[in-house]
Amino acid sequence: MIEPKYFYDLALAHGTDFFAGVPDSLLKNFCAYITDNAPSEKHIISANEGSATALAAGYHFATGKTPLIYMQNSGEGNMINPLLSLADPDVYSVPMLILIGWRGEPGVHDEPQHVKQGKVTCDLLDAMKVPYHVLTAETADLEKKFDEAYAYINEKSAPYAFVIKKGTFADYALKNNEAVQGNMSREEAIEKIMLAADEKAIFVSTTGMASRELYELREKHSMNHEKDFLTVGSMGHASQIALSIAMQKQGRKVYCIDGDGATIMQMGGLATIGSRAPKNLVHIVLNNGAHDSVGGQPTIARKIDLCGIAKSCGYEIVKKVETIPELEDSLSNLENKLTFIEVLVKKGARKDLGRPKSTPIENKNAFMEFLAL
Ligand SMILES: Cc1ncc(C[n+]2csc(CCOP(=O)(O)OP(=O)(O)O)c2C)c(N)n1
Repeated sequence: MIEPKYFYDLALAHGTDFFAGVPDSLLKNFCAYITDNAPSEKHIISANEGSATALAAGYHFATGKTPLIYMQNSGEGNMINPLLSLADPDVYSVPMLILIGWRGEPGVHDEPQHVKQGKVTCDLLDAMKVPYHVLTAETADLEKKFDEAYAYINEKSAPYAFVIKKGTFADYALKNNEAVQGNMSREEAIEKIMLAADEKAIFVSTTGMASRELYELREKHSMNHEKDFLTVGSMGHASQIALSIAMQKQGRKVYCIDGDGATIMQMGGLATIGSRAPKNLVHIVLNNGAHDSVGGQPTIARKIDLCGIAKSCGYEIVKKVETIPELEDSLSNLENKLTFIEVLVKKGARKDLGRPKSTPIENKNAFMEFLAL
């Protein structure tokens, strides 16, 4: 296995001292190492992977140095536009090293949302003409791989990628793991929201543990799953799915259960929601100030005014709640107006949290039948 420190030191030795990206579970030990060890002005956990690519470009323009960006392969799509229209040698020719965590690698069992992305991870790099090397726990000559990568990067002034297989990095526990204050867990908040909703209410939940918790809570309360659309991939897009449903199903309440990292990843969606202002949509952001589902790296969500953003985007009712009674009170007094509720929750999840047992297609079919009622 590769020690995160060794990898980080090799990057430094090759002149790379700036890091930007979105955390990933496969890269979590390396992400944690950067979070703890890179000076804060040299590390930005970006809103999305496209932003990371642009931050890297800006750093290169300002310093002449080669930055590093990191992401889960789910983020390749977010990176594609700035990679091809900004960093590509046919445009501004920006050198950078790209680290991509390979979820859904063919032959390795993974969740359904990772399967297709896993199959095309390297094909996408081929199509973009970004050369890459696959790193594994067995990679012995990492220094040589770095030399080869930087020989290309420096000669062509262009991006080069390392595709990282599961289990490549040795353990590293995040030290800079600030406790995020909260009176309730994300799961407790979801339970209250789920139980407060009426029979015909529709749920759209975000990527990561929130959807897994909603699934398990339905089981715990012997409820079926047809009310829930689990946005298992497509991080940041749950709110737009919910908006579109709310506009078509005006007689029914639609609850979007969102995460703070996901909300920030596609924050423009709030403006679209506000401009349409469906009265039946309740957009709830469970703010734990972290990318909890992939290792707990911090987001900036506890440092910005999410409610202020929602208000200025046109949400009619905007509330921030910190305690279970406050949450219950908001849920039992919902008005027929576009509502935004920011719920401050703790980081962390149950160790024995399971995963949905039905397939995405089964989930969608049952959900569409429920919407048609
Ligand atoms: C485009 C994209 N980038 C990265 C990921 C990996 N990922 C899955 S869940 C998650 C964190 C989500 O954070 P947040 O929305 O705050 O919810 P939390 O996990 O804290 O409940 C990340 C980064 C992804 N699925 N898709």
